[in-house]
Amino acid sequence: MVKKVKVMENVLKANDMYADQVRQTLKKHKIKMYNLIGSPGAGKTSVLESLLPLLIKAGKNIAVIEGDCSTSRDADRIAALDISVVQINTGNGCHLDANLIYKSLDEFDLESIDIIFIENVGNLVCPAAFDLGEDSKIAIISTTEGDDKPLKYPRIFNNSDMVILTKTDLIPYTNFNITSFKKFLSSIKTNYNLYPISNTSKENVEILAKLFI
Ligand SMILES: Nc1nc2c(ncn2[C@@H]2O[C@H](COP(=O)(O)OP(=O)(O)OP(=O)(O)O)[C@@H](O)[C@H]2O)c(=O)[nH]1
Ligand SMILES: [Mg+2]
Repeated sequence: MVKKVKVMENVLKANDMYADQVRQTLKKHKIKMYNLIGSPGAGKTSVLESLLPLLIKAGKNIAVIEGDCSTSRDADRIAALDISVVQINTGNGCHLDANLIYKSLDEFDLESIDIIFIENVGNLVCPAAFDLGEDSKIAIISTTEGDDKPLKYPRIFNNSDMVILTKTDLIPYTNFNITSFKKFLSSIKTNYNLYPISNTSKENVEILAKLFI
């Protein structure tokens, strides 16, 4: 006889327990945490490189948790900005979980931090399902990925409090239609918050930074 094991249910239950512990720790130290989720190459690290210098200039103390299958390339980019950063390599894992985040918090001087940004593993699907104890999930999508992504990957757009659309400077060279994108987005979530930016020209980066200050 085959016993049915509710693997996914148990995994998510264990995850939620750690997510609650992360939340309690963040609350105790009055830290905000944002979980950036997007496809490989969408511009997650570039968004951090655009925003963080402005937030630091405004007096915010920042830390970053970098999720990646292998390498510390993104952590190196953040460390180059003189920001505390922890790299998590997931190997074949396609997302971060709350246990990993909870352990990473030990690496920071939490008393001195205002905001922690998590860059999740490049993936538009799996990270959307995991509560990391964050204040908000932020979806990052680039114009070169196509304007139909909200229809094809609804969960991440539904679960995110903010959508950052990167690579607006490349719109003239693609068939990305921002009117269609907004229409698809509103069919998934009526009260979406969309911020189109360019990490190259820095268009709208200051407006976006003000939301975290
Ligand atoms: N033209 C243009 N290029 C951008 C923009 N944002 C990022 N890029 C480029 O897109 C590529 C990927 O950017 P990353 O920031 O490394 O993307 P990522 O989402 O962190 O990638 P992974 O960590 O591998 O998932 C790099 O070559 C960036 O320079 C943008 O707004 N405009
Ligand atoms: Mg990256």
